Amino acid sequence: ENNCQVANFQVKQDFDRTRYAGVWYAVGKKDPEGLFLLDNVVAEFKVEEDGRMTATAKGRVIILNNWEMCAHMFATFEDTPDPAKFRMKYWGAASYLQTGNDEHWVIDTDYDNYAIHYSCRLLDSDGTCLDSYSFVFSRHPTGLRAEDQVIITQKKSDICLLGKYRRVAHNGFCENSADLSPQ
Ligand code: AZE
Repeated sequence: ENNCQVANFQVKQDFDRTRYAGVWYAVGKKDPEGLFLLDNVVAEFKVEEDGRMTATAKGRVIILNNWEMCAHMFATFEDTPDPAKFRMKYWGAASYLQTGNDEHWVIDTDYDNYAIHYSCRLLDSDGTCLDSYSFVFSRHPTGLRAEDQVIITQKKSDICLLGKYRRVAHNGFCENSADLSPQ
């Protein structure tokens, strides 16, 4: 039992960014406070020639007064002493999209089927998280295999977010928007 202390959350051991690279479809998400990616979320991770990890992501968002669009986002990752924990700097292809600097922790992945990510934006004084988001990723837009769902349910519980996720729909909303590098 980790008492929901973020510092005690276990991340993927011996995380291998090369095996993690490629396209991941978000199939589940736990939202943070404020604006966030709604659905049709697809991320593509890369390892650059200098070894650094980068990513692009797309997803449907609604900004300002009900303006629905496909957000095209970019990210660079700063390494930390733990190979599965990164700082992610991100920005949008368009200036009115969100920019930020979030934690990016790979809680678990088998590289070939599933991954679960976690980001705490605001730590409470007691060491628990006040504002977090998390994605469950699959290599397939159709979802996870039953055997992977069992693992993911356990991991959601380990990071104190069991019952807080929604399914992420994929209905092609972002497939015909400009610059589709992830797909
Ligand atoms: C993530 C992993 C791959 C790279 C990026 C990710 C997160 C992106 C956002 C985007 C928010 C955009 C908004 C626009 C109005 C975790 C999927 C960049 C959080 C809210």
